[in-house]
Amino acid sequence: MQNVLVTGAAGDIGTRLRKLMKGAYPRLRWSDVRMPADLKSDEEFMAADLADYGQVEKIVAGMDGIVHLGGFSVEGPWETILNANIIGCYNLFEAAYRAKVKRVVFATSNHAVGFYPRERKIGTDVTVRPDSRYGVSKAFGEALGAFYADKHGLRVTCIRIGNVADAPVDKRRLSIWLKPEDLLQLIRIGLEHPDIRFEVFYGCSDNEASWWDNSNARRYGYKPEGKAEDYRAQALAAQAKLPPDPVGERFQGGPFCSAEYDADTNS
Ligand code: 15L
Repeated sequence: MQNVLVTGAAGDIGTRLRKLMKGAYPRLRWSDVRMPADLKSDEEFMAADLADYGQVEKIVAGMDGIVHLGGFSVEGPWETILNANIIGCYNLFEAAYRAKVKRVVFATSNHAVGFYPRERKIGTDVTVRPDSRYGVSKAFGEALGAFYADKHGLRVTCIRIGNVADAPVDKRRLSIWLKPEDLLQLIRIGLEHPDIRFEVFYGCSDNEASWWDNSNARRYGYKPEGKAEDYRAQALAAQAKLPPDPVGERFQGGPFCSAEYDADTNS
């Protein structure tokens, strides 16, 4: 793997990865709609609006692998999700295929399966249960990835990211925390492992309270080093300061589930 494009360079995860991925591949090209404020002079950057196919064509040209973090990363109005995550994701996969890119690692989200109850441990083979328009767009991206892999031979890895942070910040995040270095491990498996065709991994560290069976990632050699339990006391102290959220607390997606929720009164 020589030439790697990473979209979403200005976002929180992109900003972390710009530091962590330094020197990982001979050439790294970073992209976002806007230039990251802290861009270094030795970093290659190309601005692009993912909703514009012509601009996406330019950023994927000459690349062997893509890490697609770009798009809108929380719940938003339909127009925003449609442009950034539905059209944007289609443009990315289509342009990658046309440009003969070999691999795509797609940053999907726990919110593609957010409506599974917390008591249930789920693997990567369950039906999607999105908890938001955002979650629906991530499920769409996973489906697109499978389609380009099965129909066109693109090698695709979808990472259902929990929450990337220095430490888990509340009770829910004790189950879904992903240490940034562990994310890099998963990305590298997606970009480099010879057996990858189409895979879905959970983006979580070695969390005792996990709701996810991540044996698929471990099968490819994933050995997470982060352990959310090490931060239990501080996460619970932060949780105690949050307002109660009875609906959010039932489901894995938390506040993404309770926002706009009226299923109990409507059915
Ligand atoms: C996500 O998908 C978001 O991008 C991130 O901002 C967090 O909200 C995360 O999920 C989470 O569930 O904690």
